[in-house]
Amino acid sequence: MPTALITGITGQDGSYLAEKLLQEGYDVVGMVRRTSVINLDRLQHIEDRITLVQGDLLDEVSLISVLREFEPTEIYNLAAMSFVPTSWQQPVLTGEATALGVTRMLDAIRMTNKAIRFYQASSSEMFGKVVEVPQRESTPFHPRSPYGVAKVYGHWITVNYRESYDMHANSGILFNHGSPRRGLEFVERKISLGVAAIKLGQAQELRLGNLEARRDIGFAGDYVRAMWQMLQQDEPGDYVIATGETHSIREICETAFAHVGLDYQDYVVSDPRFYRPAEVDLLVGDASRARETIGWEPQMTFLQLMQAMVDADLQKLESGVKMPNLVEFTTVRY
Ligand code: NDP
Ligand code: GDR
Repeated sequence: MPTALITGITGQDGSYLAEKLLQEGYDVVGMVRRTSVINLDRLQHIEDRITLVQGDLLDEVSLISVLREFEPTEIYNLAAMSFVPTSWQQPVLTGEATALGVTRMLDAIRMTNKAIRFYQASSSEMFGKVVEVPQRESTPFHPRSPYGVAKVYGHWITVNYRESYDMHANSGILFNHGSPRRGLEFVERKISLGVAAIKLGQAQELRLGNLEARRDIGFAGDYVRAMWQMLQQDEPGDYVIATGETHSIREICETAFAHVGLDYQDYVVSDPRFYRPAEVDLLVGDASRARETIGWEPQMTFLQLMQAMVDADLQKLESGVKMPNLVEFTTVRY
């Protein structure tokens, strides 16, 4: 059986990708960083079918050891400091993990086995202040946050190792994607959870930031399929993965509240504490290259995704699960 290594396996995408690779017959090894509380919530259902190993993108020796021990043929580098507001508060850490972490992994591959196929989790945040609509692989980057800047570095170092060392290094430029497993701080999950709490009488309002920003949002389960497909091609490359539709945060609210028969205008408050020092106003991707070259298409629509997320959060809250209040950790202080 081929072996695949996933960094960031405890995250949203890591859990869906692990499921996909198990289905495809891989031995799945997940790299997990040391934390004081073991955090395998998203992996509970597959924990006995995967192998977890400690390692950290900040520590190159740990990466080399993992590669030597497990000899993967494919590596999916999903680990990153992935929350944009935190990147203004911790810009150096963001650079260490989200940017230099990519070089550490590429170097570990170069030193152990250059034939390993590599996937880098690049981001639509690289387009930032967009110079064309929709955004495609050739669209110039203008990142608007330390996170976006770090991802631009990660993207170009991936391209550079491909060109310098003839490695099968791929960059997936993924637009926003959510799911019921999305981190609570990201906007579509904050909205689905807020809607569920309000519907059940557990909250009275939902405080958000800029309601006019627009995003192209798909389902994480569809997007991890594209990651795997990229690594099955003879030639490595860069691919935009997106739905081609864009929705304002206001529209996301409207859709999610309407699903439970409520009007968002009665509950949503725009709070300046959630505004960012520099915003990405409009993202919408053109995934033609992925469609034509690797045959990728999204299956779940935006409406289906938001409804599924609200339903999952209603179920969670009804079953008595207590959700943390994240205001302290998600407002932008800089
Ligand atoms: P999550 O925030 O859910 O997961 C991030 C993962 O990275 C977690 O497993 C986290 O571990 C791990 N991690 C963070 N720092 C380190 C480190 N120093 N060493 C090892 N592991 C680390 O992100 P997503 O699953 O949503 O996203 C996956 C990747 O795709 C990220 O790189 C993200 O930037 C990128 N991306 C995501 C998009 C999206 O819309 N979801 C769109 C485009 C790109 P822990 O659990 O310990 O915190
Ligand atoms: P983003 O996602 O920055 O696009 O990065 P996020 O959900 O954090 O923000 C999307 C947009 O919503 C606006 N917004 C709010 N955002 C949050 N988090 N909380 C709020 O209360 C709120 N109110 C309005 C934001 O200003 C922004 O315009 C995500 C991450 O998954 C990255 O890792 C990934 O690379 C990109 O998507 C593609």
